[in-house]
Amino acid sequence: MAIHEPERVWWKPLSKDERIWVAVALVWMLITFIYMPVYHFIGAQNPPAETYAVKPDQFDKLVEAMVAKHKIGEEKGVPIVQAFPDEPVFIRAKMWEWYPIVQLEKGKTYRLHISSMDVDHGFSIQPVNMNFMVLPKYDYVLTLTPTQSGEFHVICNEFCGLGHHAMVGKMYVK
Ligand SMILES: [Cu+2]
Repeated sequence: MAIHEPERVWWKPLSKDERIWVAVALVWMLITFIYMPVYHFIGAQNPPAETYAVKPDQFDKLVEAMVAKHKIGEEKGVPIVQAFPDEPVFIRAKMWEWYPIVQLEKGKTYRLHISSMDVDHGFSIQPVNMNFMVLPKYDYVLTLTPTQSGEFHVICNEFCGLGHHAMVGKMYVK
């Protein structure tokens, strides 16, 4: 059995059914295309866009100063820090660790400053699935008001090397 060339019919006019489907697909594509920018304004899904330049060693000092001041415990060698709404809260990403563990209170608004010491990381709060980028030399400010209490995990969702899969942090909301 030889391999046959397909029958050459593609240039023939489309049937009515096919034209209807092409029209339906086109209209739906246009609706979703227009909805994208509309959702930007009505979706309330946009991360804040407040960012500052910071050097990794400067940021590291701010993290350590906060830990020294507000440490309330320790878990597997990682300090637990009580966060306060009127003070900046610092979270440091580093291959392959989130530092420290912060403890927040439900209903209060915090300003989380997130930065990386080395490469790009992804700050992903689970199981609520809120995702933000963490970049070296950028202090990314996240204004956050927890609406539920419990224990949350922070996973890295930006591949950052060998230990990426083990880069799991924590966050408590009382
Ligand atoms: Cu990672």
